[in-house]
Amino acid sequence: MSETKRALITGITGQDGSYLAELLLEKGYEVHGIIRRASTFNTHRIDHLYQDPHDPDARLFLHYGDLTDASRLVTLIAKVAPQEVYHLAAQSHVRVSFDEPEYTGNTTGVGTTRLLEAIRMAGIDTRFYQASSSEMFGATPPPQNEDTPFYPRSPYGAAKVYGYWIARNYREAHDMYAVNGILFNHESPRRGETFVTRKIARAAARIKLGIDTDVYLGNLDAVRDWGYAPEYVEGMWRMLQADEPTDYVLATGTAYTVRDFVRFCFDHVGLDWQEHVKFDRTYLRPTEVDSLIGDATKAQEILGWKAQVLPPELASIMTQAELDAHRG
Ligand code: NAP
Ligand code: G4F
Repeated sequence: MSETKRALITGITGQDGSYLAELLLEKGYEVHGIIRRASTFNTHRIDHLYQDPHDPDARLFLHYGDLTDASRLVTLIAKVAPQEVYHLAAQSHVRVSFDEPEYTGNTTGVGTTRLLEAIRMAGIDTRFYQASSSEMFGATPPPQNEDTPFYPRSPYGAAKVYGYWIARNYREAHDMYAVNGILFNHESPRRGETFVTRKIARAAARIKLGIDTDVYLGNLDAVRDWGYAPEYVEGMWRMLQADEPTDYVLATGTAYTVRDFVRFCFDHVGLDWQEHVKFDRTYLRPTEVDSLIGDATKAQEILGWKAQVLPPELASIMTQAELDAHRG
């Protein structure tokens, strides 16, 4: 009988972490997740996966830790000794990164080095996934693939470029199996409420149900390549099962504006979006990323990965989930 594989997920309480934990548990892994202590509950996305850690059959274990706390990461990596590490934790909000550039650099950027260094110090044979981002391409025009030059347009994008290169450096300098998944925007009903797709889907449902009347948004002209998060975590897993470590783009290859996504969500509830969407400059960024459209040919050829859910269907899934949740 083969030994149970152990994986560690940073950011397990986030959108991707929760779907990845489900996937790895389904695949028979023992899953360890790092969570932050907060004054309010922050585990709602994984509460349905809870297992009593004292149960001899338990396969999900949660540990307190933080990307800014190097000694804790060293202790945890040595204790868990995971065969696979999925590094998803980050201050992941682009707009917020302009308000908190140093904190974003510390967590999203240097936090990656702390984790890689903890693995190197433990001397364990671990495969490492770095959650890189299409935000790294920033101002470089689409289509963007693994060879496209980076030109980040935010402190978040700059921190992710650092994370990308430090992961590559550990691969080259220390012969570590480290890969960058350069993921384009991916969404779901578990998306954070202040990201634009979830904000729009939630607003369309609440307006339909008479709870709200309007929603305030910023730039409607930005073009994004939006996919479905559960498919993207499958891609992450496939990257760590490949023979050789290399970097991959995951994207749908489709291009829609924020305005298009608004229309899809409001169409789903049978409302005219122009009667409910208002402009608020608060949501503009000092520097915007105008257009992200990914080319995931490499992932399709090597990993057999291809996005199935495209933005019009994604908008329906998310808006319907909001209607269902609000109706109870
Ligand atoms: P998310 O929902 O914002 O989740 C972020 C996770 O990181 C949460 O679990 C959060 O914990 C944790 N975290 C934040 N700061 C931390 C710290 N200092 N120490 C420990 N944990 C910390 O993000 P996501 O959408 O799942 O994205 C996952 C990763 O992929 C992120 O690195 C993101 O930057 C990257 N990415 C996302 C996309 C996308 O479209 N979703 C695309 C490309 C790359 P709390 O729950 O306690 O806040
Ligand atoms: O949903 P967003 O905040 O996502 P953004 O900035 O593209 O970043 C997300 O995707 C990245 C991958 O490319 C990830 F790395 C990152 O962690 C995050 O998950 O904004 C999308 C677009 C932007 O152009 C923004 O200016 O929507 C525009 N927008 C217009 N009104 C808005 C709003 N964005 C937000 N969050 N809120 C608004 O009211």
